[in-house]
This record gives sequence, structure tokens and C-alpha cells, in this order.
Amino acid sequence: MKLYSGPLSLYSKKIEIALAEKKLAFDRILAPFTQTEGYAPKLPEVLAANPKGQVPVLADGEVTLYDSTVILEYLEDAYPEPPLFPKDAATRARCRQLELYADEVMLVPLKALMHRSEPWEDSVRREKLERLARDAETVLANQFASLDKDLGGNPYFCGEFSAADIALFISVHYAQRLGGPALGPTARLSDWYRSLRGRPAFKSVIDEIRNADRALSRPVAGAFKGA
Ligand SMILES: N[C@@H](CCC(=O)N[C@@H](CS)C(=O)NCC(=O)O)C(=O)O
Repeated sequence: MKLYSGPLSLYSKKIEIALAEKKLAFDRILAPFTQTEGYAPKLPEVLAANPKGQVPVLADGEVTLYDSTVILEYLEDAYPEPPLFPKDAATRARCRQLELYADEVMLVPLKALMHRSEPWEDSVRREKLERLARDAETVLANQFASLDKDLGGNPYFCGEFSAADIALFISVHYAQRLGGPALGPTARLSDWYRSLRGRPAFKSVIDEIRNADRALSRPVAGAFKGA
């Protein structure tokens, strides 16, 4: 199996965690990425497989797929053990919905924090971006509060550990690395975050993100404050 990934691609990190949770061996090919140029140049294999030219792309024998959600569902169908999706229809749908929430809803405020790990803009532009980032932090803090309530006293979002936990973890983790809101006010979400950080599949991906940041990113003031 081959995974075309990116050093700081949050969608690719979802798949790396899922593959590790399912104990599936894979060769990882990292697409070139810099904070100034983004994903450039694009890998020919990625361009050939994905009309959007984005990572992640998974190649498994005859099967080549793009989009992290589609890839996760393929992995579940092709390699069902251990499961990453609940069996009953309603809980499975809730798990998919939470994955979408992480990928598409939380991404909006997260994007507004991303300039913090990029090289300095001129100070006027930076101040403008920071104003937007502060608004985004409020949105993220509200999202954390809603997730905290949703989680209640449970260890995972959908009964057993699932794809929803993976996707939500990545978004919460990226918020922390980009100096987003602390998890202190949302104690249940904070406990969940800490407990997932201890799982081996998550640990190695977190270490790699940290190393990629050291090599590629501007240090972010307030990163992981109270995480
Ligand atoms: N919905 C897609 C999003 C993939 C995506 O946005 N990938 C980013 C890296 S995290 C990328 O390759 N960006 C380069 C580009 O858009 O040109 C998924 O879930 O895989």
C-alpha cells in the first residue's frame, strides 16, 4: 500500500492514524511542501490520481483513491478489523457526520489561524489576519464547548473508538499547534484529547507533526497553551 501524504496535511494525518490503528503497513511518499509555496511542485502520481491535485492519495493494488473520507471508508470495507466505524446505522451516520464536522466545519476557523505558522507578513496585513484569527478563536472555543457537551462523560464520541475521534482529534490538535483556544474550560474534551494523545498510532503522528513544524514552520506564540 502507498500513501501520498504531506508533512503537515491534516487530512493525510487522519489516514496515517487510521492505517496505524488498523496495523496496516504502508509506504509513505511525502509531497513537497513549504509554508510559502504550499504543495509545490505537485507529485505526478497525485496529479494523475486526483483531479484536485490534493493529498492524501492511497494506492492499494489496483485501487487508487483520493479524499480522506473516501479512503477511510475504503479501508474499513477492505480491512474491517479493528473497526473504525460503528455497526448500527444511526451511530455510524453520527460518526460520519462528526467526521464531516471536523473536516469542513472546524476547518473554517482553523484556516484563519494558519498564517501564524507562516513567514511574517508586513505588519499591517499581519494585524488584519490576527483580527480575523481572534474571531476564529471565539468560533473554535464555541465548537470545543459544543463537542465537550456532545462527548459528555464518554471516552469516545460514538461508543467505541472510531473515525470520528480521529478526525476531531486532528482538528483539535491543529487548533492547539496554531495557538487556538486552550482546552482547560472544556474538561471532558481535554481528557479525551489527552487520552488519544497516548495511543501509539497518535503518538507517532504527533511527533512527526512536531518535527515537520520544526523544519518548516514559524514557531507559534501560545501553541499548546494548556493543552
Ligand atoms: N477533502 C479532501 C481535502 C484534501 C486537502 O485539502 N488536501 C490539502 C492538504 S491538507 C492539499 O493537498 N492541498 C493542496 C491543494 O489544494 O492544492 C480530503 O479530505 O482529503
